[in-house]
Amino acid sequence: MKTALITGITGQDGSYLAEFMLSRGYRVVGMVRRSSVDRFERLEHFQRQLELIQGDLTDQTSLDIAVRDVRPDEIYNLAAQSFVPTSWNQPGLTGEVTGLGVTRVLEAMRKNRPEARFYQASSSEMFGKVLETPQRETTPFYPRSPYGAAKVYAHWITVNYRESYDLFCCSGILFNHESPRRGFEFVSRKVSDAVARIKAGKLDRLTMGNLDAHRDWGFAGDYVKAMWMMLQQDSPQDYVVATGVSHSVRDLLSAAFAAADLSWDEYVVIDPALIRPAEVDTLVGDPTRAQAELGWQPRVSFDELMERMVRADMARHGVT
Ligand code: NAP
Ligand code: F7E
Repeated sequence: MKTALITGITGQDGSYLAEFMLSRGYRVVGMVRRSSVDRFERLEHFQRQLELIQGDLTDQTSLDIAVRDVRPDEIYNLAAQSFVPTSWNQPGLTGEVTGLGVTRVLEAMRKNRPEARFYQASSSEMFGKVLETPQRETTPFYPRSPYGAAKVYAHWITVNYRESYDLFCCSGILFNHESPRRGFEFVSRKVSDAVARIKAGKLDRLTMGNLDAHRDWGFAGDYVKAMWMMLQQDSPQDYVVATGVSHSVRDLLSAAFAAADLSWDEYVVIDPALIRPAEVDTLVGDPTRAQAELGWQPRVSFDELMERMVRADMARHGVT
């Protein structure tokens, strides 16, 4: 039985990846940071099948102990401060966790378990003010936030450990991916939850930021499979994971409200405070390498994704 160590297991992707790894027969160990409350909502329905250990990406000793004791065959580094607006208010913390934290995990692996395979959660935010469309593995980076800058550092340190120490390290450059388990501050979930609350009579107005931004949105459940596929290859590589289709935030509003037979323009107001200091205007990925080399394909369309999210939130709020 192979062992997978997942950092960030309590997050959206961590929960889907853990379920997927269990379905492949892995022993799954998740690293969680110490908190005064348990925050395992996304894991509750299968938590008994997991081993959870404490650790933090800001603390080298905890990572050394985790890798030494767990002896993983595969390490999936999903932990990060992942919300872009927070990265302007907490740029130091974002750099520590999302950037330097990756070096700490790589060091823990190099010293304690060099034969393991390593996955780094790189991001389309690294392309930022895009220098090529669609964005592929060779597109130069131009990050537009402290988060994006931290991810660029994390990406290159992963490449560097592969080249310096001959470690099996891969980066998945994943474009936005969503699900009913998405955090409430991200735009897709903010909207699906608002639609459900409007239907339930608990909300009459939704404040939004830039409706003109475009993103390449896919389903998180499809994307975690690509992470695993990368670590099953003969040699380590970096891969773009995306649908190849871009939609505006306005399209997202339209799809989500339509799923509940509502018109978004009757409820949405713009709040200038939600406009970012620097925006990533348009992202669209080219997943050709992932499709050709991994055999990966996205299965859930944009409209289906938004409909699933709205339905799940309506069920949560007790409306049909
Ligand atoms: P998420 O829901 O925000 O989850 C982040 C995880 O990181 C949580 O489990 C969080 O733990 C953990 N974490 C935060 N700070 C930590 C620290 N100092 N030490 C240990 N753990 C820490 O993010 P996600 O959407 O699942 O994304 C997973 C990864 O993919 C992230 O690295 C993200 O930046 C990257 N990514 C995401 C997308 C996307 O569209 N979702 C696209 C590209 C890349 P708590 O539960 O304790 O907060
Ligand atoms: O914003 C616009 C906002 O916060 C998407 C993270 O997982 O994906 C995510 O980063 C777009 C932006 O995601 C609101 O300005 C308008 O253009 O859902 P988001 P993100 O910033 O693209 C990447 C790939 C990651 O790696 C990140 O970790 O939507 N937008 N109005 C809004 N966004 C939010 N959050 N809230 C609004 O009211």
